[in-house]
Amino acid sequence: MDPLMITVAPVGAEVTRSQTPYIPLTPEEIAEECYRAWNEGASIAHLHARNPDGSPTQDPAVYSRIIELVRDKTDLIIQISTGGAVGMTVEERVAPVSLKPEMATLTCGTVNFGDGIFVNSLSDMELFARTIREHGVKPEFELFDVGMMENQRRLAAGKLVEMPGHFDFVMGVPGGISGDPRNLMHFVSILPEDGSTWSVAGIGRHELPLGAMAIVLGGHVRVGFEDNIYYSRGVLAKSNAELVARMARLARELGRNVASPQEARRVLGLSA
Ligand code: KMH
Ligand code: ZN
Repeated sequence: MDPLMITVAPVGAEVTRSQTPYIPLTPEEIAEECYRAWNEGASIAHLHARNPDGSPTQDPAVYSRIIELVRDKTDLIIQISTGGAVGMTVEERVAPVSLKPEMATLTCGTVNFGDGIFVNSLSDMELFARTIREHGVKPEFELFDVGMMENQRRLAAGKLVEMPGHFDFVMGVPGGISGDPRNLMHFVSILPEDGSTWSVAGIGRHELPLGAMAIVLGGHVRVGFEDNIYYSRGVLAKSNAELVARMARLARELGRNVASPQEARRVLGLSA
């Protein structure tokens, strides 16, 4: 098996200070959380950006500052979000791809997202795919439900994205696929058989058991406050690093090495 890539998603677009005082919001706070997570074994940083008031933004200037600070302290693979927040326009969402990070997310379909709708029409997806490719960025295909695999196949068939690719199964969003272990098995069973890699982002209490499954199955794992703010039932994690450290510890206990960012670049086919 390849070494385990641990993605840290330290901030997201939705979590607020009233939910957890530990959520990083400013570029400095986000970079510090990335640094701590890197020290514990994270190899990829899935980044969102926030305005000074904590609201989500896709402003490239804010992303640029975060990326600069993260690169100062770590050699993490930078993956920016093109998902942004529910309600943002496609133009807003795609803007930070111009910064040419190593990776960017590409959500493969529309999904209910709590009370909102996270809209990704086929033409939206094509625009994200083209822009991501034009800037020489590697996409991470975000799948919030199994039907999204068909949309990803359409992008691949239309040569809008290169294969093999890297997939991330986001499981447990209210409105999307649930965190039932059988759903992860099904996702894995319908992956293209071309050497594509995958990770799982379990939401809330699903983060730990689905991460453990990914370790055993040869997948990879995403943890962090974007997906889950708790260390255990009712106990807030004080840093994203605690969630990363636990996943790394679990992997080692199960005999799987944890990838450094350079090893993760090799696994993902990114240049060193
Ligand atoms: N904030 C969600 C609506 C991504 O980063 O690409 C979308 C999201 C996906 O977080
Ligand atoms: Zn995200």
